[in-house]
Amino acid sequence: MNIERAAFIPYFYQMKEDKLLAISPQVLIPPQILSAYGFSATISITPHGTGLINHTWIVRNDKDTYILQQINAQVFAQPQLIADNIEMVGHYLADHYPTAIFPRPIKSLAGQTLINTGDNSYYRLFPFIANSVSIDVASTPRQAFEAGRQFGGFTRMLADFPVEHLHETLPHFHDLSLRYHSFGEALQNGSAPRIDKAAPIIDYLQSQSGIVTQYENILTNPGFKRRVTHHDTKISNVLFDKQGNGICVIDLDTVMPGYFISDVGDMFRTYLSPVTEEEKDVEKIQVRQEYFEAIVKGYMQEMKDILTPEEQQTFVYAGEFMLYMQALRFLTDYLNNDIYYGRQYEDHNYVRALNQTTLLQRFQEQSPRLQTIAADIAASF
Ligand code: GN1
Ligand code: MG
Repeated sequence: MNIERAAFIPYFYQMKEDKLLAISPQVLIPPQILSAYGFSATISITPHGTGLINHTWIVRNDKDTYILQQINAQVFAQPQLIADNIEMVGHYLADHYPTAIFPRPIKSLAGQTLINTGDNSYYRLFPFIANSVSIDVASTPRQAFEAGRQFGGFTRMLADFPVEHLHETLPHFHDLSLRYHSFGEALQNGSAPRIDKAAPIIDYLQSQSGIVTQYENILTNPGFKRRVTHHDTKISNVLFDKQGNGICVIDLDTVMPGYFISDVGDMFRTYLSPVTEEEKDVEKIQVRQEYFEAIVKGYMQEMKDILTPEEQQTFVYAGEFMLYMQALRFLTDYLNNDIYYGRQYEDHNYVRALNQTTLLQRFQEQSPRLQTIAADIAASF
């Protein structure tokens, strides 16, 4: 494919009245980005992944394969902080764990790891890890176990890294008190018809505000430590080899100081159900206990000597914490007319909020059993 043409293929589309319309502004790769990395002659560019925030492409030339990403600068106000964090973590791992695989950004011909095209667009290029496979939905407990090991291993390897040196790339990202506050503001100022439509979900989430209180207790409990936390532990952020073993974690944009409940909780949120947050049929939403067990085992295998006794008793709360936060975030965005997550159809964020609220309820129904499973695993190490 000719680069000039490839660079102008619009990437994001939405369905409207059965027609495909390009979302405006179209997401294009400026040719200057491709030349900054010395891409010439023939390359191919394919959209990649399902992330809601950044835009990602696979770029292939006759020699190699790369991942090119545009950072959403509306969300990440200071993309340079991400680049600095990745640099610090990359150096530390190279010094202390030289065999650990860690995809670091490739420098442009001018030596930059992040290119600003001047219009508040930022791009970076990563090597594509050879023979790696990524998946969008966990379909075996083994995949959940491997992911648990990878995210646990990441935090373990960085246990002695000075966590306070990391920048907060998204300040207050997993601050549940703030998310609850924003939800309250949306109830005051959001769309009245949408508030009406969502009344049952709103009532349920308000009735569960004890989850916020528990979070606030964690903040003042010395048994909970701030550690290097990934903050986006969906299964597509783990690379697997062809035999199904985890290779490494990717997408370090939200690596920041945080609590282990963020990483473990987001694994529960995204691997326990056989269907994703996009599923409209709530009957299909389930909590698969064997996946819960696999995540806890994988994570504990790496973190057993690092997690405090208090933390080891908090696995089940981690799931409630993340499910509650994501339900609040989707619902808040729905009430605010879809300004953050965007939408592909009218009630998209309502569907996502209902999905996550349903999964929270199913998780809570099973929590006594899950508590026993987690306690048995902790005792077995
Ligand atoms: C966003 O872009 P993506 O899909 O990796 C969001 C996460 C949410 C997720 C829900 C920076 O992640 O926090 O859990 O959507 N990331 C940001 O799908 O807001
Ligand atoms: Mg992400």
